[in-house]
Amino acid sequence: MKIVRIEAIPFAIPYAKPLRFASGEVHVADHVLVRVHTDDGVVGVAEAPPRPYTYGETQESIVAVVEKLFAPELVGLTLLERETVHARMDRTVGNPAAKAAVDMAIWDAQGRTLGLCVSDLLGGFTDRMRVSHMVGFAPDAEMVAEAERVRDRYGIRTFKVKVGRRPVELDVGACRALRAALGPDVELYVDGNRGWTPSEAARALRAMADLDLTLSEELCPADDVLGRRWLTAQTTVPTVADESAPTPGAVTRELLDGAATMISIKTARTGFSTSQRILHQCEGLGAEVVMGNQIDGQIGTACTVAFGAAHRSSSRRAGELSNFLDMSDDLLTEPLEISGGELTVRPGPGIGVDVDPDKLAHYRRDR
Ligand code: MUC
Ligand code: MG
Repeated sequence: MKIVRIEAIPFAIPYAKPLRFASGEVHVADHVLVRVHTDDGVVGVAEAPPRPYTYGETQESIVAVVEKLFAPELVGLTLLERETVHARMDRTVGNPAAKAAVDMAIWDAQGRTLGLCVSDLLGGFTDRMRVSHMVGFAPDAEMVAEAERVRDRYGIRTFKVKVGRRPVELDVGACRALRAALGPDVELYVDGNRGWTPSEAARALRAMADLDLTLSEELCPADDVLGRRWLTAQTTVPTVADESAPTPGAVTRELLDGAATMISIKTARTGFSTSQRILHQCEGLGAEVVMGNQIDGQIGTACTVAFGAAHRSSSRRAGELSNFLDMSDDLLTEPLEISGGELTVRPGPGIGVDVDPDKLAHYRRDR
């Protein structure tokens, strides 16, 4: 169970359909595959998606921090020494996606070593989650067509609509078009990726009051401290903290400040270990959670569903598990499949995925 080597392999897979949102856009999945090797010949895997507009990490910075700072500190520890793994990684500030991938690759290796599914090790509550699909910026008719396609093909009935454009009427119009086309029975919620001021956000929420939105996520920046509190206090739509709550401390601040009423948990930024702390913290504080997506590929999505399904409170809502559908290809031998609006946990061992060596050879950027 001793860690003997940690690899960070950059790869790039184009998107068939780019995703556009208020803080950026994604055309290529330029992610990093992290592999943790043990002295028993076990290899645990996970995926780190760089999101420079959210956390400041790039593909190059993730490779450098894993190989140059983390690997030398972690080689020699066993898979069970997770607290020490985190204590050593936390000597370096920031770098959430890099730390999360190392954490999840260690959990995967542990599951493989034991012959057990990570989702069962984490909590084993259920084996599936309902799926929520993100609809990015496009002309209204294209956003509607995409939602209808995803509903008809995969049975998905929950949609997170990207908002945060100016003027706010652009997004109000898009949400109105989606509600009109999809009818009253689908769930719609919005994510602003910090695009609006608090007053713009308040105006937009008022203008959409009849659309039965279930959540509003990160409409304005975390530094709009009083503005976020003011907004959250006046809306009946629960407000979700996403990129403003990437650590347990930030989660506490957001909730106790009244800046948000719910928390988005993303395994891509807090791995399994810290995500579990945040989940339990939210349960203790009485705050609901939603399983978010950092525009993950299939490995990252397998991690999200493994975690989300493992616990009662994280499996309640539809999880954001469908961004991989927009990629032109992926690294797995057996692709994930969404059907009937649900994604099931891979039975394992570990997170239950295997990387196809030919695909990795084709998409890796370091050779
Ligand atoms: C989301 O929920 O915000 C966009 C940027 C990022 O870090 O995650 C995505 C989706
Ligand atoms: Mg978000």
